[in-house]
Amino acid sequence: MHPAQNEECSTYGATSSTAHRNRLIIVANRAPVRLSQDKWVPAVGGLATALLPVLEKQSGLWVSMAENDEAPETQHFPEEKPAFDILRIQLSEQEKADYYSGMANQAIWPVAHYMIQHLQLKRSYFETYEAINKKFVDAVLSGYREGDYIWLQDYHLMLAPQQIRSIHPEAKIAHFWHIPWPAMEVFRILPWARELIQGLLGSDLIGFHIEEYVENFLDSVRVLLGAKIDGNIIFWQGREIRVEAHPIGVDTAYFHKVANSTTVKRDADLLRSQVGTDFLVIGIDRLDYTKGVLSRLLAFESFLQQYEEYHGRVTFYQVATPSRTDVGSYQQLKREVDEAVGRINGAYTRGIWSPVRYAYRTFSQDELCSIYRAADAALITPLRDGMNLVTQEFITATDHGVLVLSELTGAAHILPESVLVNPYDQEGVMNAIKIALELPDAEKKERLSTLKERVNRLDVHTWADGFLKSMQEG
Ligand code: ADQ
Repeated sequence: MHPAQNEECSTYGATSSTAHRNRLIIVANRAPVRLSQDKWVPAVGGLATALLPVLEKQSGLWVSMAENDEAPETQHFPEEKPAFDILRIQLSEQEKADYYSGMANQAIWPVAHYMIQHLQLKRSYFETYEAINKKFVDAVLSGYREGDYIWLQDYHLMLAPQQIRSIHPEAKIAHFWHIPWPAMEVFRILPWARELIQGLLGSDLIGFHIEEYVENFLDSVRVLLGAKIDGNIIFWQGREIRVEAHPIGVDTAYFHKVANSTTVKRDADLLRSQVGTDFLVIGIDRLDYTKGVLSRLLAFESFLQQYEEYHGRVTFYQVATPSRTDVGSYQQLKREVDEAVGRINGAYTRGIWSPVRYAYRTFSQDELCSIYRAADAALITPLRDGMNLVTQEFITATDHGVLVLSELTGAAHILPESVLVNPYDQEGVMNAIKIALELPDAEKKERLSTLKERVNRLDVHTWADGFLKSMQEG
């Protein structure tokens, strides 16, 4: 059963407070459903949680890339009471390598995160990216009806808005960018910077998580395209394009419910007793060089070096889900993380205490919630992150934890009551671990209660409603 399902709600549980009358076409790299015991079910978390109820209500399409051969090209969903269609685009291995692993993940991704040491450029990446964006567009147009709203997601689909616009000048198109938009001087490192921005400007509305990314984007448009800008409106080729900040949230009702279930509470207690130390500090990330896992481990190593009184009293549990394992820099990162964990445990393990516990696999959300609940502190220290949803999941699930948060994340703009750190400053992160462990109970409580209020206000359904409302009012 889907997490938020109850009798009062739609098939997927959560309701959307705004009435969205027109049909909706979502275009995202990933499909919103997964196969579970021979049945297609909604993918839990993130976009799918927020947008499936809306699609169910308004009907329309979800266009995505086919991730494996099992997935049908066209699927009516939900099976028992079809409300909309999912269309999947089949890509060859070479197309996937150039469009997805190449252009999206080795060109745009590192530039957006200010990590150009990971940048790989090939002309074939851009050419394939353009062609695959066109394939997405063809799929969209195969089901498009005048009046439909088209909402594209993220950095995989920068060219598609303009490709649609050139065929349907009247189309209502919006795009949401989930990662940081870097400073103009960094974005322009991409040889196709102008074409990519022009592609996005096919939209009527472009969304980012925070104002800082909006400002960076407007600056890029102004300098690289010479477009006129007034406030948050871009004047381009006789059209007006609005650029807005819409910070994304998590499904707070769902995480709250899971984290307070009897099994999760029991598993959290069990984890605490297995760990056996006074303090448990956690890190939970996709294993991505932007997430700062390696520098975090080095900061924890410095902490152990500096504060002997904590030996035997604190465990750092890093959970990393495998990601982009076909890309060289991710394979290299895995080796470095494995090595750091081995080195730290080799040097500091005494008796039954090993300072670092490390899991490299995907966990269920119940498992993640029990780790969130068990933790005294979460170290979320990405070197850059568009938002970072782990922060919000942790705040929703914990009843006593302290959040140590990188100031280079979108989340830091939303959650200022965390212990903020510069993730590049190893000594600063080391000190922050100590501050988190020694924070007086009253202060912990006060910070946590404000953070919970902030996270509740964000919420992924509120985000989807707010963005769709802006799209329709524009
Ligand atoms: P991501 O880079 O994927 O998302 P994030 O927002 O932190 O980053 O979301 C990660 C998700 O993966 C969380 O829901 C978390 O629970 C889950 N996860 C992490 N480790 C896991 C594990 N071991 N097993 C199972 N699940 C795990 C991109 C941007 C972000 C932005 C989001 C949404 O990079 O900055 O917040 O999109 O816009």
